[in-house]
Amino acid sequence: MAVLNVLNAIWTFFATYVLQKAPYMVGFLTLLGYCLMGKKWYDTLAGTLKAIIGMLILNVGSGGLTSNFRPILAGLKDRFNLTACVIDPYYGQNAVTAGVEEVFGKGFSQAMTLLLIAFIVNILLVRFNKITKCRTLFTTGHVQVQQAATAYWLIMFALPGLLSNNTALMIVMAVILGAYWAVGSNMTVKPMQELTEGAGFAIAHQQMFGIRLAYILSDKLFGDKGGKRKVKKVGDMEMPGFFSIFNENMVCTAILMTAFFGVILAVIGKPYFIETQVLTESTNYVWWCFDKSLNFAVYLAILQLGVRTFVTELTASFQGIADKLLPSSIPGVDCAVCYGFGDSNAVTFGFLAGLVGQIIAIVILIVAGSPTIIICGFVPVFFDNATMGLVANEKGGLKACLIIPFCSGLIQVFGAAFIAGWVGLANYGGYLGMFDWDTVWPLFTVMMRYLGYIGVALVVIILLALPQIEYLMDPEGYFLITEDYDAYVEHVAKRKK
Ligand code: ASC
Repeated sequence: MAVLNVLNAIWTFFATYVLQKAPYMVGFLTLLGYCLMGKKWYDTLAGTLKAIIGMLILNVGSGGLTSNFRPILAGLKDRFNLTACVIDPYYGQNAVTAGVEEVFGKGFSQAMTLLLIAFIVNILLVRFNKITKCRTLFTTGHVQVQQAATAYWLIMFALPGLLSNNTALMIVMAVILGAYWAVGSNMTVKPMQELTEGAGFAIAHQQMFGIRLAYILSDKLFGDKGGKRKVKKVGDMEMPGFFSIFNENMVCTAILMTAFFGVILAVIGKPYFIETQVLTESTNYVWWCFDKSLNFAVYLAILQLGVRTFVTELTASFQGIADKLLPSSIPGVDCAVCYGFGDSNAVTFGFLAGLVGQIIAIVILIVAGSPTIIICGFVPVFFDNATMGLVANEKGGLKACLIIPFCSGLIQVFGAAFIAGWVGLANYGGYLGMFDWDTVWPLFTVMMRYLGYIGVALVVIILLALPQIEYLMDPEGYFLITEDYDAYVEHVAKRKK
């Protein structure tokens, strides 16, 4: 009994402080990887600390962006007296916590059990990747919490018959969510390895289908057609005279943000911020707007520093895990990690194009009298569209970097309005609202709601088939891309001939 208690205490500690906290999860994996590689203890210590600190720095950057700019977008909601659903992962999580007992008679803590089982499903799918073809382990704990909460709600809504059978409910949920984690992050392997020239990570976040879609569409619609067309990337634009200052990432971000947030802040107006005690009467509003906008560039720079600090440690040590425990695998990490690669201005362009798309879509909802009104959340507008913009720019250049996130902005709002209204989360004020959760998850929910168990089976079959299809398209290169990127590049060059 005593042994069990100790084990339980260790597990609870691990689940609370490591598994759900990305920096420590990344640190744990780095430690494990280096130990498996038999590195000297002091190298292992240094590497682990760098991984944790780098990820903590990244969190300062992404947290700063979110906490500084979320109130501005939320201000639009209060200013115009809209009763609406904010699409933001944290509002979404709150909405689930607030409503799940009332609507389904179930507590929130079960969502955490779901997280743990789904994570085990992810590990098993990667462990047996000779069969499953899944190459990526999800390591972003805070995102897993948000997704487990939302999936918990969506699946209970879709399959009310399962509410009385807890075990069956948990199994169905864990298989679907675990498969989504393994398959979704696996789909980002190719876009990320190409973007980073083999840095050795995939994305484990909330727009993984979106990333692959952006990759495919930017190539098909805006790509170089096998060298026949010249693609102008964001970084290739040599701008004349005054415009050349836009080539510098920090300057570009600062100017664009001042213009955009200037408009939004002008619309909201100073009185709102005085009322909400963000400002006092004596603050100079224009200067405050300017300061806020410059801080955007600051947080982006911090974020990129964090990436540089931890990425090499994590990916180098993961080799130990890949050799000994999970063959041919790479870690799936936060989407912000890729902002240290490619054309950094594509991040800003993607975000702004997505914001324009979202605002237009919201106006359409209001004008059309939609029963559910959506309010932009900063996290989906920025992190989804910046990531897709970066990926799109790599294949399709500037045009792709603007058009694809713009369309994504429209889809995010319409998708969220549909699903959050339908399943009742809008009544609790928030929905996860990230790209995959406005597209594939609503689709899964519809399939399961109307087809019952057949729908569940179809969802699982579709998910598990995706890596198989990708594998069949290039059996030789499929594992090579994670095992040895240089050899993979040669392999692709040979195939082209
Ligand atoms: C999310 C979420 C965040 C951000 C962050 C981006 O989905 O919950 O806090 O994106 O992970 O770096």
